Amino acid sequence: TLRAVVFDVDGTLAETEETHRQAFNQAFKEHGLDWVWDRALYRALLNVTGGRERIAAFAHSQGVEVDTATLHAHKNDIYNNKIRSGSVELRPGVADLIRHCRENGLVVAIGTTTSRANVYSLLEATLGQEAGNLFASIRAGEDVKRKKPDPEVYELVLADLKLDGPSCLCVEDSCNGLIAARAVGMRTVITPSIYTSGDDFAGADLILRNLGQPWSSPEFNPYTSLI
Ligand code: XBP
Ligand code: MG
Repeated sequence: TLRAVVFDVDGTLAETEETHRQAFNQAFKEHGLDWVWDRALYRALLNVTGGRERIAAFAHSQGVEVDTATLHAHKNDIYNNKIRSGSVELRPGVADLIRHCRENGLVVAIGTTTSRANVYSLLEATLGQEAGNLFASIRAGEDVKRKKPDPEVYELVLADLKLDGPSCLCVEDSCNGLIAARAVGMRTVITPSIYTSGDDFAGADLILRNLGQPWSSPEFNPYTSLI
């Protein structure tokens, strides 16, 4: 039986990747770099998960040496200011699903490669000051040695929840996330985001445009199709 729903953050809870992209570009500019990550390039760069790793990979591809840690910290300051200003909303159905889970005795949790501060600023800006308390486990980029597609972050979430993979449903938006979730045996719902639409989600249990449709439609409910 299903005991928990585990959410990815970027692209799944909200279309935050566009805000990350803008924050990266602003940080590059403020550090005197002439790098501009347009949308097509950013889609490709998302194959490298983790903002610091993404900067490092790009710098390497350009043959340029940069202070990756400083650049990334600055990017996250810009990002968090944007999020705290209320510029991003949750994707359709996300808030309803979290509420539905909690009302029905299902635990909710988060497993993400993004930085912990980014998770809390998004939760607080969209679900309120105490939103972090809704989740039984929140594991983020700082908690792991290897980011998705490595399953480490989801292994930590399952250990926190004291649950095995098959008793959890994971909501993801990317192939790297899907691989990580499947590696720990979770069932998976994919809601492709603007940066992952059209990707190949082979192995996913269910692919939905977003979480809004099934929850507003009594005849189609992800639980009944997955349990
Ligand atoms: C997607 C990511 C993140 C963000 C940037 O993470 O790859 O790295 O692009 O966040 P998710 P940081 O698992 O939430 O979809 O700069 O904080 O790393
Ligand atoms: Mg994601």
